[in-house]
Amino acid sequence: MMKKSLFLGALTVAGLAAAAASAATLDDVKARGKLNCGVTTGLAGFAAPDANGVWEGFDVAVCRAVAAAVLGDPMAVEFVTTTGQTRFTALAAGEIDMLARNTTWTFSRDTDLKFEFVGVNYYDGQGFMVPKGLGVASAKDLDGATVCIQTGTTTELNLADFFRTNNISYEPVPIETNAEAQQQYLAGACDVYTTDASGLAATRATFENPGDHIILPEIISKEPLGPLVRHGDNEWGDIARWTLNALIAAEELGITSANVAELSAGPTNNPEINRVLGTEGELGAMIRLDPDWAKRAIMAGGNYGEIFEKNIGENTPIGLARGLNAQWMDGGLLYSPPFR
Ligand SMILES: N[C@@H](CCC(=O)N[C@@H](CS)C(=O)NCC(=O)O)C(=O)O
Repeated sequence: MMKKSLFLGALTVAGLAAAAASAATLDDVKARGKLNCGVTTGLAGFAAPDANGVWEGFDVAVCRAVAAAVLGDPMAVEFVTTTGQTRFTALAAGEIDMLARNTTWTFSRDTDLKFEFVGVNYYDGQGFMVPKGLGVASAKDLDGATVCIQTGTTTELNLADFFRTNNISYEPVPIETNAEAQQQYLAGACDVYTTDASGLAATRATFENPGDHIILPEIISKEPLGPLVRHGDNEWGDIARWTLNALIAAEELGITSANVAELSAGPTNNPEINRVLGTEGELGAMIRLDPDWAKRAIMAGGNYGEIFEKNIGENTPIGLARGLNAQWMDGGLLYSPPFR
């Protein structure tokens, strides 16, 4: 008897441990009524609180779309700020349900840190910014420069690779956040600031005199930035992945924040639009959501193109062109798998 209950006890503990490791994040989020979404400490256009303290931006929009899909409310998000150093422990420890923070999809983050990148929301690469007055035209002219660099990032590693390959040297000035980098760089504590090119554009846009600084022509790495979740909860990963895909597919299919209500009023003559919007098929049920999940995600901030234009596009101070982030039929890399 004793033996039996001990045995059962051990099983229960093992069962609990397994449940924690592959916890049903969807159920946790529903029970909590809020999505805990990890973001940066602040990067204009990508994730930053507005004048009223409401978070907005290109990465924030992914969190809001997932909250809309899962909870029916794009505002049901608790934004948890993370630095380059703290983001992965926050996700691994369950402090956040997902991370949407200009984070590069790499081999070791996937396999060794055991995360699941659910897609790419911005194809980027690492660049360099210098004051115009420095008179430098190429990153190869940076021998001996002091470089502001965020710790815990791919940026750090690429920088070392680039200088080594070109047989030149640099002195790193390690910093923790983008705000600190900006402050140090403007104070002249470093000659150069290096990070993802999108981050450079976002940072420069907030300068008093952006024109006094140039972004050098070299892009020294591939930085596919995307949202990620923990390994081991495929159901939750699927929800995050297909919410991002719904935003991308919506742009391809011409579903916008302006017409989504009308297009979802009843089946249209485009079956894929109908499947995305839940007026045909059972896609929502396959990810344990209701038929309107993608409609709500699109209503949260528009399709991928609308989110891009509003937050970081050419008509914003950040001024980024679509480039690689154009749809595949426009010569870019954005390509949602089929909704079927
Ligand atoms: N993509 C790189 C770099 C990410 C990164 O930390 N970028 C900086 C500069 S764009 C940032 O987001 N800073 C915001 C913050 O300090 O919270 C990585 O995943 O390691």
